Amino acid sequence: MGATVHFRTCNVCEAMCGMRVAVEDNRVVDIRGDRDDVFSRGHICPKGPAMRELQEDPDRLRHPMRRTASGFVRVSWDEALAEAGERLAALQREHGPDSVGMYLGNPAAHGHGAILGASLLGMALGTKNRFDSNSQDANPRIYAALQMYGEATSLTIPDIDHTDYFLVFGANPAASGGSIMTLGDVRGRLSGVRERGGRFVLFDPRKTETTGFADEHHFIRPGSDAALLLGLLHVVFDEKLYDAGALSDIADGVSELRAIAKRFSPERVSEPTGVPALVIRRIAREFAKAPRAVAYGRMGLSTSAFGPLSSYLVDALNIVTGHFDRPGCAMFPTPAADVVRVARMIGMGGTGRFRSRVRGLPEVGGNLPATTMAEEMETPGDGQIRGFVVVAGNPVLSVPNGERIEKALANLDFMVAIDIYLNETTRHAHLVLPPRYALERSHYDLLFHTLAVRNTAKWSAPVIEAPPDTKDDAEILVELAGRVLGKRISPSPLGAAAERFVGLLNKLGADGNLDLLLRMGPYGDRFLPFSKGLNLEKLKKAKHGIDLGPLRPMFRERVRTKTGKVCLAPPEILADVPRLERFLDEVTAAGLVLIGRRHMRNNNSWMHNVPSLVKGPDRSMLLVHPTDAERLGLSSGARVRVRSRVGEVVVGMAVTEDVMPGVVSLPHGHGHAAAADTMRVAGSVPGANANAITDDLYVEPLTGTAILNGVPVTLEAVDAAPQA
Ligand SMILES: Nc1nc2c(c(=O)[nH]1)N[C@H]1C(S)=C(S)[C@@H](COP(=O)(O)OP(=O)(O)OC[C@H]3O[C@@H](n4cnc5c(=O)[nH]c(N)nc54)[C@H](O)[C@@H]3O)O[C@H]1N2
Ligand SMILES: Nc1nc2c(c(=O)[nH]1)N[C@H]1C(S)=C(S)[C@@H](COP(=O)(O)OP(=O)(O)OC[C@H]3O[C@@H](n4cnc5c(=O)[nH]c(N)nc54)[C@H](O)[C@@H]3O)O[C@H]1N2
Ligand code: SF4
Ligand SMILES: [Mo]
Repeated sequence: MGATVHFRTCNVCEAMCGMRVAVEDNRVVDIRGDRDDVFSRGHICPKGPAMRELQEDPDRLRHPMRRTASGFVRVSWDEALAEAGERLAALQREHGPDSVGMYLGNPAAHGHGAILGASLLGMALGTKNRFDSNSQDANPRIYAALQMYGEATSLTIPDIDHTDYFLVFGANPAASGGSIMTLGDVRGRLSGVRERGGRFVLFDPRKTETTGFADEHHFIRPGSDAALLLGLLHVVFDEKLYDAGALSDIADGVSELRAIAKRFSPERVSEPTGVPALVIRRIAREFAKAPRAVAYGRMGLSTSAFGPLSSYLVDALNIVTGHFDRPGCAMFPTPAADVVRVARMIGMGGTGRFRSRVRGLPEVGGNLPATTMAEEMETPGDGQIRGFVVVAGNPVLSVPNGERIEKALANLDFMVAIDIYLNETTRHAHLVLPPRYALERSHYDLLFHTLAVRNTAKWSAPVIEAPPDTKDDAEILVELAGRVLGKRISPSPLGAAAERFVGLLNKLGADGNLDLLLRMGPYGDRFLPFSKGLNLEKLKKAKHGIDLGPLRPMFRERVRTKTGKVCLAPPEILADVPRLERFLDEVTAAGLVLIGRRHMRNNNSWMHNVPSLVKGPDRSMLLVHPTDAERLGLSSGARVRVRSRVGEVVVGMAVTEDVMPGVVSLPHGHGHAAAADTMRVAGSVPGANANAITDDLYVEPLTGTAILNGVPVTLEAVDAAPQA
């Protein structure tokens, strides 16, 4: 029998690659890029085809599991869900709603069902102890958007398809697939800038895979981008490389920003950033004068010591130079399912409305920083976390001071994990509820269409028929929410609303909810004549997706401040400038600092159990610059002990000029020794946990976001002899 061909979108990273999936006898036989996909035009990376191996991975969980004294044993869905609901509700009845915490991990954002279901479970639990991966990720960017545009979800995206000048800080889209810049045809779009005669400039403390697409790469000292950006703005203001009249029409606070930038001349910021003053002056002029230009920054800024300040300054540079809300510049997408409105409804749109009990860290978008999770579990008193739900998360490997988190998880009264593996985190759960794998469920990128460089929409059907007696993320989450609500004696007002929602969601399912969002969205048939408007039925017929056109000006819809103008002088963020000045005085004398690293063949903590992805050279090594290696008497192949305030790891190292002097690089997501028996492939290439040495107390002050890039460390040889 011949294979049946299906088309769908890969949901592993943010790039939304269209895939052509061949299926025979309900087994995937081939996955490749879909050349007709309206967004990704055939591009795919090795992780897309690896979904076949993930689907078949014998270590992937297929049934609910309960932890017993003699290991994990299979239980029925009914038993597992009843027990989980009852035990969580019992803790809340006895100790109050905050006694149950919840961590929502990255893969939950990559499925429309998981997003809806997890929001609902969060509401049902009614706890303030909610955490998510954004506190190791985009919170500073979200915070800056809230302060500047009055809306946490108003995130500008580079219109990379039409720009003449692409200025990038701390992002590695060639490896990451692009983030808060859903790229589709990643390589094609990155090459496109230069192919059109444009210029691509990159600032990163490491020469990355993206360097190959750029005209110039400059090392920058970790954490110092805010100073560099102020240096660029200094030149723009000083040389009047902007249209003051046009700027005052759309933005407030120009003079305050100008006054601050005045203090940061290129000559002043050159030494602490490591970027020559002449380079700063030249790039400022080129950028300001380019007709269509856009500055963009990502993880290297967001998870640095000055996440909000540097994220804000990237946008400020775009706005001041007139590269905002115009083609080829920084723009707001117009997604078909506009979750911005939903986000506002579920409280995504605020910050600092409450604080964590022990350390007083602020919430962002309704979630507290995950770095405070362990202490909230360890510290007795009212509101101590005793029960915990982990949804698609592996905080032992992904949150700073993972070893402390691991101990805290092991001491909980009750933990339930919704995950496809028994890994470093989920092995501490009393119950593990595994969802169907991605190929067995429908898919729509609710979030990433709203962050994409082009307006498109695509729905994917399941390509594999799931075995009986399985559930997807949405079903598990909604059922668990229902059980928690049913068992609790006095649900909170929010819980009562959630109860009504549970009913509705259950009735509609994830796709039914999507249909509603599509119909109410900007292209929906609620607003357009029925024959023209979009709904799920029409979307289902477009196998390669629907192209809704290039990004278009959205100022009025996305700028929602009281004055209707962008705020260029947000007081909370600008109050952080004195700390930046102290940092600049001290940074050149500081010792070695650690930065992270992503590789195209991994994805955070969970793709190391796929043989085709882990084969080849060891990608978990520490990179050290030759001058540092020589000073410390270290050489390639040596094993080295890396120490920080919180812990140490022993890793293999490689000497390379690809990292800046004074900087060492270690990727996160490795450290699989503890789960070697349940994730056998990952366990055979364990690597070390970078988050055993990142610091849970080293957080950025405005949002409490983890500082993952720029962590002070020391190195020491373990066995200096190079290994054979
Ligand atoms: N040092 C350092 N730490 C970092 C980072 C860094 O750059 N440096 N990056 C941070 C960032 S940006 C992020 S987003 C976090 C990510 O860290 P986490 O939020 O912990 O997420 P992941 O490691 O991607 O995956 C977590 C879990 O999801 C499970 N999973 C995969 N697919 C599914 C699914 O469909 N359903 C369910 N229920 N589970 C699934 C996997 O088995 C895995 O256990 O890490 C952060 N940690
Ligand atoms: N293959 C793969 N793809 C992924 C992931 C993955 O783990 N693997 N994870 C996904 C997730 S969850 C996310 S959030 C995205 C992240 O997407 P990106 O942000 O594009 O990816 P990173 O590799 O974290 O890029 C950050 C860059 O910042 C640099 N950097 C570190 N410190 C500084 C600094 O102080 N200043 C400057 N200017 N640069 C600095 C680092 O060297 C690195 O090259 O990737 C997603 N895609
Ligand atoms: S780049 Fe991202 S979306 Fe595309 S195939 Fe790779 S993992 Fe999937
Ligand atoms: Mo992330």
